[in-house]
Amino acid sequence: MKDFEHLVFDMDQGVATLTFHRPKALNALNAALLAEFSQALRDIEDDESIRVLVLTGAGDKAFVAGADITELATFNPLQARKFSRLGHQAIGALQDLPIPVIAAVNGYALGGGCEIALACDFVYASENAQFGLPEINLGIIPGFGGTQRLPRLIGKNMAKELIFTGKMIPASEAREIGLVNRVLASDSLLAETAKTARSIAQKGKVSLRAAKHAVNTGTDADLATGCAVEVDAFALCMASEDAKEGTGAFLDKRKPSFDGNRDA
Ligand code: DAK
Repeated sequence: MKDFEHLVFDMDQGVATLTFHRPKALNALNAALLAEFSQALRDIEDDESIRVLVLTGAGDKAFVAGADITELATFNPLQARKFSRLGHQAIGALQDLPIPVIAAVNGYALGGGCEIALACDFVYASENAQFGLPEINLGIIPGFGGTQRLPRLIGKNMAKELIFTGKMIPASEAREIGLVNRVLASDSLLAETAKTARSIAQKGKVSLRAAKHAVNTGTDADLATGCAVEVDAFALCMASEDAKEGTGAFLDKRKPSFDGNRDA
């Protein structure tokens, strides 16, 4: 993993943690951070030892407070295009990462920051976290998939209310509408997220990848197509060492030890 200016990388027991690190600007996304984020995701995908990724923000105030408005305001159309492409590449790569990704939202997750959380597999949040898509207040709309991922997750009308008003909602409300899985005290957010991440890291790479692929592909398709994706993903699992190990361990009455090849 390369050294980054705006990201901190950490690895423990198969769980990688990537921390957005521009604390003076509440970890806002500028072009340099987005480019580093894309690179980091490529490095993580290439590293077979990483089983789960956790994303969080530096400091106790923000996960990511959105696009860097200071930089955004200076963009000419070509720079805006480049920024847009960088963002879409990064968020697409995040959603398609073959390992599970958990967002540990430790404060403001606004605009692009909320959209990053939406592209993760699920979200844990601290009690002081705030979520929102405030782009409407800047005369723009969400540009990193928020108009698409938010309604798919919480429903069309709830999403429209958040997008049209640009209001922020606290973690407790985000939990009620299904944007957040768990709300935790600020000082236990990372430890609890790591606990879940480590438990997932013990599972088989092939089956995790297959499950993520089936859920993500299937929820964007009709039921019959989704079930067809599941059929193939299931067949892929059965060709893996992990399936032999998992079923064998059950029959032998022992704990399975999964270390199968992710690309099997
Ligand atoms: N950008 C730049 N700096 C930011 C920032 C941001 N998004 N958010 C906060 N900061 C900076 C503040 O300017 C301040 O800097 P100094 O004045 O100390 O130098 C410092 O962080 C601390 O912030 P505050 O003093 O404002 O802290 P408060 O606790 O009073 O308020 C806040 C926290 C999060 C409520 C407030 O900072 C805030 O409203 N921030 C802006 C939130 C926001 O509107 N975010 C942008 C959403 S729009 C695109 C695709 C996607 C996007 C754009 C284009 N394309 C496809 C082209 C995405 C757009 C967005 O994300």
